[in-house]
Amino acid sequence: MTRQKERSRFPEIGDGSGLGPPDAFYREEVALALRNRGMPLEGLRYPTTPTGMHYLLVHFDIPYIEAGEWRLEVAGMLKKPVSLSLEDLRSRPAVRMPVTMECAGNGRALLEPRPVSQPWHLEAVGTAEWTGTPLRDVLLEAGVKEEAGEILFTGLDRGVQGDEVQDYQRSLTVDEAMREDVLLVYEMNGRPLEPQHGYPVRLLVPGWYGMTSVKWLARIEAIRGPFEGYQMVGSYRYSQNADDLGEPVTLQKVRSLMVPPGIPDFVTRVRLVEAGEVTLRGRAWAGRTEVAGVEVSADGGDSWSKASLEEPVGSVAWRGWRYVWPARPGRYQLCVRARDSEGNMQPFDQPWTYQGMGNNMVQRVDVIVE
Ligand SMILES: Nc1nc2c(c(=O)[nH]1)N[C@H]1C(S)=C(S)[C@@H](COP(=O)(O)O)O[C@H]1N2
Ligand SMILES: [Mo]
Repeated sequence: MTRQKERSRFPEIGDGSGLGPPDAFYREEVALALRNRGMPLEGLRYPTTPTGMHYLLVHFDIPYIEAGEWRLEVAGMLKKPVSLSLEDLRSRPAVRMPVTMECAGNGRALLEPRPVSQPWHLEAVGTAEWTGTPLRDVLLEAGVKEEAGEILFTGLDRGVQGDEVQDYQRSLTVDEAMREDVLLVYEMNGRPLEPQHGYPVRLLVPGWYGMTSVKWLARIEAIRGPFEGYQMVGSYRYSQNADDLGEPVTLQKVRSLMVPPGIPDFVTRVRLVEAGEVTLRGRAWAGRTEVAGVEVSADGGDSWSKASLEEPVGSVAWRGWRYVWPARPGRYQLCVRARDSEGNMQPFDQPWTYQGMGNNMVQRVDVIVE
């Protein structure tokens, strides 16, 4: 597995290093941020995120799809390949579950130097109630042949990334694809998927970072593998530079966020809070493992206090936390960190990676108490 480096046909952004200057964003990054919205952090108040507040990430263009003409081809190393309509999928057994999805690039824009890409700060997360049918049963009926090692998922969106013309494609091992909670999803929060979220059908892989949940599904193929397309080998890697392949990005890491308390300054978002007992609240999640504890600091991380935890919203969804902060006049930096059931703790300083993937550093919120 190697990555081919050629001179790009597309203009370079900035100095071409792939990294950006601190605190000044390139026009292209701002344009990407306008296409790909984040969840405003006050949206953490909702156990499940209203669809219009859920974060959004689209690499290329949102494809225009007429559901009547759409079909899902299930093909490749199968005993019985099949072509399914939306109605076929809707008439199969349905599962509805809340799932916390997070983009692997969440927090990227806080790194120094900053990888030039979608400049997420902390808002690339959301929890929706997804309805679909288990992929497992579709694959069992189609009969995956012994020699197949992976299932390849292809979206109807097409574009250029890393100078490579491509369909959006990701693969999973057959074992991962056969997990009971991997769904072919056609509803989000009880309504047909909106175009930007993958209408008419997307994949949902609970516990993985979002890139695995391929939208606008066109084709599901049993292959020998490993699939080495751009979204597997060129991107979603924990790498240190442009030539370093690094390890693949897979499952979500533990993370917590707080609803910024009080009221915001319009531009800087610094918070103004009234002195007294302030209930801080937010959500924490840990992919396939559990959130074991959440702690809050009001002094920029010098000392920490335990927050109380609510029940998780679902088996692979976030859980609420709260902490009563006795706020006295002054300036503070509030921080929150979570620990998972395997003992992993969010880092205070983020280990840097070239693509800015899998970040889970502690959130910091500047507050003035009056
Ligand atoms: N076909 C396709 N699927 C895709 C993407 C894409 O660009 N094309 N983006 C992925 C990424 S990186 C993320 S984080 C999630 C975002 O899903 P959402 O926009 O519904 O929140 O979709 C994933 N599935
Ligand atoms: Mo993503």
